Parts: sequence; C-alpha cells; structure tokens
Amino acid sequence: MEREEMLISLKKKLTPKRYVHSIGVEYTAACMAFLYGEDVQRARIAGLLHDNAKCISVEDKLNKARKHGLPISACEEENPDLLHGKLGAYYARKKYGVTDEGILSAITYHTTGKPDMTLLEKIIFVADFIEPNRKMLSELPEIRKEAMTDLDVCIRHILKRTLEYLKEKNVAIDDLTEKTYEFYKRG
Ligand code: DGI
Ligand code: FE
Ligand code: FE
Repeated sequence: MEREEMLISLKKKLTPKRYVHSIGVEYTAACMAFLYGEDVQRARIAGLLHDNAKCISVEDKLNKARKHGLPISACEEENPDLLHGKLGAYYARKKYGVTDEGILSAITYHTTGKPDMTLLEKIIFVADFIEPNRKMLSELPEIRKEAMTDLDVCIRHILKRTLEYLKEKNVAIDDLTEKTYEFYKRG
C-alpha cells in the first residue's frame, strides 16, 4: 500500500492525537535510520503503522486477537492494551500489505521490546518513546540525547523508567518487558 493510502486508513482508525503521534514516530524513526544505517523506508513504514491497532476498544482487542488466533499471554489477558503490537502487526500484513518480517516484528514488539533486538526493532521501540509529540516526562531530554548517542543505553533507560512507572501504578508487568530490561541491563 502507498503511504497516502496508509494515511487515509490510519486517519479513520486512530484518534487525532494518535494519528499525529504515528507521523511523529515515522519521522523520528527515519532520522534514527539515517544515523544508524537502517533502511529509511522500512523505518518509516514501521513507525507509521506501529500503533494502527491502538484505538480498538479493550474488549475488541481481545476478541480480534482470539479470532485471528494470535497467542495471548496471561498478562495480555489482564491488560489487553498490550495486544496492540501483535494485532497491529497482523493488520500491517493483512490490510496494509506489509510482507517484510522485520517491519512486522518491530511493530509486534514495540511496547515491551524483546531481548537482543534488531536495529529496526530498537529504532521503533525508542522512536515511539521520544517522538516530539510525546508528553514531556522527567528524564525525556536525557533519553532523547541518548537515542542519538547510544541506543542500548537509551533502551535501558526507557525500560527502567517504564518499569518504575508500572510498579508505581501497580499493574502487571509483562514477562517480555522484564526480560528485555534484564538483557539490556547486562549490556
Ligand atoms: O502505544 P503508545 O502509547 O505509543 O506506547 P506503547 O506501545 O509503548 O504503550 C505504552 C503503554 O504500555 C504504557 O501505558 C505502559 C504500557 N506497558 C508497557 N509495558 C507494559 C505495559 N503495561 C503493562 N501492564 N505491562 C507491561 O509490561
Ligand atoms: Fe504502542
Ligand atoms: Fe506509539
């Protein structure tokens, strides 16, 4: 699918804020691709589409994931919003015509990350967090600088911040989020 067509579909599926965020992740991922030597077009597609399933209701996220036979962990059962990566990759393939498995994987794992990520997976994970429309958080300026200087340090910092936030909110932490942090903590 051409970018213009993707934009028309995303505009229908997403809230205005989420649509603007998606375009922010697209160009942030493109910049990071220039910097780190990733294919810019792949980074743009993954960035643009990463949250395509985000605005589906919690109930429908579960129903659709079940209907399409996607694996659902206990943590996802409890927090179906976590499914928007997997479901987003499913739609990227089926609706947006993406066949590049590396792009689909970057979409699948953009929320939790995963141990030993590919360059594209890292770029999308980080670009999602630092894009310019993101609400300002403490440590964000530092994390943005790290994104341009040391990707692995940046990933560790994002996960540390996210885990602290989740523990404070007292919500279940996905195994994969924990495992990713353990992996990048070891350096
Ligand atoms: O979709 P975005 O908002 O752009 O960003 P995202 O896909 O990284 O999702 C962020 C949300 O996901 C945020 O509210 C924290 C939540 N999250 C990330 N890891 C976990 C998690 N929620 C739970 N319950 N467990 C996790 O391990
Ligand atoms: Fe997301
Ligand atoms: Fe996002």
